[in-house]
Amino acid sequence: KILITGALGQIGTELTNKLVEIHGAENVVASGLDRWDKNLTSAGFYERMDVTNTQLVRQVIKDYEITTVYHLASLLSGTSEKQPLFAWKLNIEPLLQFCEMAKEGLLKKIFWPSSIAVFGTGIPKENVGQEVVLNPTTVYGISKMAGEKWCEYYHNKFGVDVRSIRYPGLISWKTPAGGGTTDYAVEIFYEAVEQGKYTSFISENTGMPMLYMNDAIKATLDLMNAPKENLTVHTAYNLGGMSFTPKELAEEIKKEMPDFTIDYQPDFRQQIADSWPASIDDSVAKKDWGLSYDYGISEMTKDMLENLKVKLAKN
Ligand code: VAH
Repeated sequence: KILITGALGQIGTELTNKLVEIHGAENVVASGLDRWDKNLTSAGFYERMDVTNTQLVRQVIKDYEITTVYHLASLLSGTSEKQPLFAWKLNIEPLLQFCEMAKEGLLKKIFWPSSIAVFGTGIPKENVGQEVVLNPTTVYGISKMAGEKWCEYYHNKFGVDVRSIRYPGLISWKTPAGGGTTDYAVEIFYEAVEQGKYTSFISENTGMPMLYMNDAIKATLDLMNAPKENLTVHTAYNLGGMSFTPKELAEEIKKEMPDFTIDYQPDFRQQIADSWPASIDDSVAKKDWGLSYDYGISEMTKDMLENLKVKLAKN
């Protein structure tokens, strides 16, 4: 069976749905901190689980005979700055435990999300390559860089099959994002539909790599299904998606909603965004496991607005 941690989060909910579609609900165990209720997840099983409780995690792995783990539970960049020590504990310790379980032969395969937050200052901001010096300046970026090095260590030393992607900012409408710096690109759509205007906490010309959730889920499964021998990266694969600024995104929304207006009040997350690349070179992922995209900024904008108009009308 498959276990997803952080299954109620922005990626987790949609990844769970996809895995249920492919493998059947009876083969998918979702887990999260929230109390279970019937419309929480499409998975066949739900375990209320604190991933830092190793004994409990090992018990779940045993009870359900889990062989593959998608370990998504994490604090994002904004939240991590506010709780550095807890962020480090949550973002690193469970990953190590899953790698240990794989080393012991309890697990066959692990997916773990890294982020473009591993890059920092001191490198060119455009078209950042797979093998550049990582110099993260945020708690989140430090934890993701350390996590990548642990993945590489367990792969090289013990042959653990742990795979990872440096996600850009992810945009989706099904589940709100929580505590990220790129969340402006999610909030802007909710506010456009509900208020017709948005105050961005990221300044207008700050370009960041972004990706529509449908493409992020596809890339995740393409990597996990790739033959192990094709993979040349054992830290985490660059994934660039599409780069745009808040101004460019606002222009795209105006094409669908001409009266939409935006203004800018950068907050502490502007400094985080300033330490990240504006665009990424993901040619290695394209070569190793056929990374491809279906959604550009206009397809994404149309899909987001269409779905949010329906979703928010129900509230
Ligand atoms: C964040 N959405 O903003 C996440 C992501 C690249 C950004 O890691 O923290």
